[in-house]
Amino acid sequence: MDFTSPSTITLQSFIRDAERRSESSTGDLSKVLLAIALGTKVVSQGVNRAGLASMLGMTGEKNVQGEDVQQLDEYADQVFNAVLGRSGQFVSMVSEERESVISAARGDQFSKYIIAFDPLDGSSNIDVNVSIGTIFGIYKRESSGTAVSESDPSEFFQGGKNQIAAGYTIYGSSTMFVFTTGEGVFGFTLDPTIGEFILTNPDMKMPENGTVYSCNEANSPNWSAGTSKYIEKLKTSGNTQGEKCSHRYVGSLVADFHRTLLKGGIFLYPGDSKNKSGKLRYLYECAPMAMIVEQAGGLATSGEEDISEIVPNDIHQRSPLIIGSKEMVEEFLDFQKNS
Ligand code: AHM
Ligand code: MG
Repeated sequence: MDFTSPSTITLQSFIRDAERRSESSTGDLSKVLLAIALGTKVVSQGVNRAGLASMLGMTGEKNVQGEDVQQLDEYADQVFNAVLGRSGQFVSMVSEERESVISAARGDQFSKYIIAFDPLDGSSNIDVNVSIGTIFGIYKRESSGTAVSESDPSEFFQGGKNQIAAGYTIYGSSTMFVFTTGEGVFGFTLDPTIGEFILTNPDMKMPENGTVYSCNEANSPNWSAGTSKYIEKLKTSGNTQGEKCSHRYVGSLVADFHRTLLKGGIFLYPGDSKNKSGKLRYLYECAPMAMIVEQAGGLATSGEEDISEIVPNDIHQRSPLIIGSKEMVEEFLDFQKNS
């Protein structure tokens, strides 16, 4: 093995090169992406040191979804608010941790972008040292050029297909930043010795088929007939090629999605008889992952329509999510239709 020629393309140089290649680029989106990358470096350090710095455990508060807020959730939310606020590039932001839209500071009200964020996804895994992540989707304001005087959630009711960029960070055995601006998916690994994200996964494409399915099987008594029959088919007859399938479920969307993107497979958090819309949130969980998967050659559906086609009418709206390798998602849809 040759360990002497590592990639020297940093996230910063990659983003700046893309900016130079585009005649219409103003550099504003680069500022947003670099601010998010800075935030993820800070949060990555927080995640690594959480046990030592007494940052594990609950705050005692509940978030807008009625879930217990962990100290690290709150920390990550504050970090991203601070770095994005300083970038001067967003006019409003939605965070899983905040009930209402967060408005930009005075002076930034003419900015072009709105951002949806899950600052720290997979909260139930924080205390047990299992991979967690950050997810974001960026949109252009439909009413660009006018000032907003107060937060307006309707700016976010555009539909995932309008995202101009989306990405996630996984805080795993290494920290990776994966993003797309609609021209392919690129993965960068944080080199903690120099504090830089280095390009390690250029133009990521997901396999058209896979042998891993990922879902919370404890919900199976409430699944639709189509979902139950599809999972049973994977267990008994394998994937569309007849290859034997295995089940893997971390319970952090970012971790389960990252594996699915790299290895192929299918992730499902379907709607069921108890929770018609499943569990995951559209703006900052489903839509960003859908943009990434489509750019990588995979598919994302709610079971009824493409995730990217859904237009939400609530900033914390939930949606079923079935996402992954093209052939597997298509087969899932066949089972839905015919059951
Ligand atoms: P969170 O944003 O509060 O952490 O919840 C979202 C997480 C996802 O990361 C994961 O896919 C899902 O919840 C797991 O849910 P469950 O425990 O019901 O399987
Ligand atoms: Mg989440």
